[in-house]
Amino acid sequence: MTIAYLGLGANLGDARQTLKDAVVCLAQQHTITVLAKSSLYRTAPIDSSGDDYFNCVVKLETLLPARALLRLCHTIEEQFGRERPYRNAPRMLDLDILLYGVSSIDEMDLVVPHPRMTERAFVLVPLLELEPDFIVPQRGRADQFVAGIEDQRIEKVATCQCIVPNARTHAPFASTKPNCR
Ligand code: A4P
Ligand code: MG
Repeated sequence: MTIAYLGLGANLGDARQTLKDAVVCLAQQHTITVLAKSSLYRTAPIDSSGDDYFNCVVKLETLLPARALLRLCHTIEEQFGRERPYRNAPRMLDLDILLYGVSSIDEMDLVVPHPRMTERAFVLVPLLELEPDFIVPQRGRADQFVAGIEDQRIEKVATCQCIVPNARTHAPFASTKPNCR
């Protein structure tokens, strides 16, 4: 079993609903167990155009090799109507493999850790929400990159009233206030 992290993004159609549906779609795969999902975030397009994006990060456990996980990501993107007219084009759904265990992969169609993950608020902020002490293989602590992304607009989207455990302390209900995911 390998722990992997996927970055999900969308800015065409009902992007917010698409991300929720995509997480359900991932959870329905027999080859994947979704372990955690970050909040949804509304984010300004970075090196891209169009409407604001919705982004989140999913932590999963899988028996799939990295390349098979990439194929699955592409299949799910297609099911949600993904088209690729040009690089960084607005999209119905993007699924990127951010991390695959501690693997370092550098092939033409698969680079892991994702090469731009530490430069993007839409990845770093949800990842740090899930894993405040995360170490990116070969790059070190994820939180050291936060200073470099502070000018990128990102806001957490309140979607429900769940109370979640405090990720850093693992205390079961560290907050008594509703913590919207
Ligand atoms: N590929 C290589 N490595 C990976 C990987 N780790 N995970 C290849 C997924 N795919 C990987 O991907 C292009 C090629 O990258 C594929 O053939 C795949 O085999 P794509 O999904 O067709 O296109 P993409 O996602 O536009 O490319 P890329 O390079 O991942 O783009 P970025 O850098 O992730 O930027 N702004 C906001 N606010 N939110 C966003 O989600 N996304 C982008 C995409 C730009 N700006 C954004 C957002
Ligand atoms: Mg992609």
